[in-house]
Amino acid sequence: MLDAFAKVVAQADTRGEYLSANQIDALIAMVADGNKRMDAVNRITSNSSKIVADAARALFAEQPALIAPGGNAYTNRRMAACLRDMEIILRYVTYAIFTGDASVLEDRCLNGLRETYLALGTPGASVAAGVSKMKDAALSIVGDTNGITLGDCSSLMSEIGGYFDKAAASVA
Ligand code: PEB
Repeated sequence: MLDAFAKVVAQADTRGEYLSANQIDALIAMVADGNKRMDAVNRITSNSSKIVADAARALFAEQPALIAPGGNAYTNRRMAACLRDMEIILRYVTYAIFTGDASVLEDRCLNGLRETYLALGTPGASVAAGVSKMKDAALSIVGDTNGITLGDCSSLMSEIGGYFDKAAASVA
C-alpha cells in the first residue's frame, strides 16, 4: 500500500535516481491543495450511507430482476451482502483519495474481486453500474459549491472519478 509520496520514491528507487523536478512539483501541488482533498474525503465519508443507499435504490430501480425472487440481491441476506459490498468499495475509494494513490484500493479491494463475483454468480456488470452511481453521487457532493470559497477542484474531481472508474472497470 503506497501513497503519492511513497509511490514516486519507489519509482525513483527502481531506477536508482533522485526525485525529478516534475515529481517534486506534482507533490508540491498536491500538498498545496491538501485541504481540498481532505474536505472531499470528509464529505464522502460523512455522506457514505446516503451515497450507498441511493446508488443501490437507483440500481434496483434500473435492474429490478436483482431484487425479484431468484435475483442476486433477493432475500435479506443477499441484499445485505450487496449493500455491504458497495460500502466496502466506497470506503477503499475514500482511502485512495486520501492517499492520492490507487494502490490501497487495488491491492486490498479490487484484486481478485472479478473472480470472486464470477465464483459467486454475482453479475459484475451490475456491481459496476452500482459503483458508477456512487461516483455520480460522490462527485455531486464533493462538487457542491454551497457555502465554500470557490476554487478550482477540477483535477481533484477527475482524480476521484478515476478511482470509481477503476473500481467499476475491475468488476464489469
Ligand atoms: C466481496 N461479496 C460477496 C462475498 C465476497 C464479496 C467475498 C462472499 C462472502 C459473503 O457473502 O460475505 N468482500 C466483498 C468485497 C471485499 C470483501 C468487495 C473487499 C475487500 O472482502 N448482489 C447484487 C448486486 C451486488 C451484489 C449486483 C452491488 O445483486 C453483491 C451489489 N455480494 C453480493 C451478493 C453477495 C455478495 C457476496 C448478493 C452474496 C452472494 C451469495 O451468497 O449468493
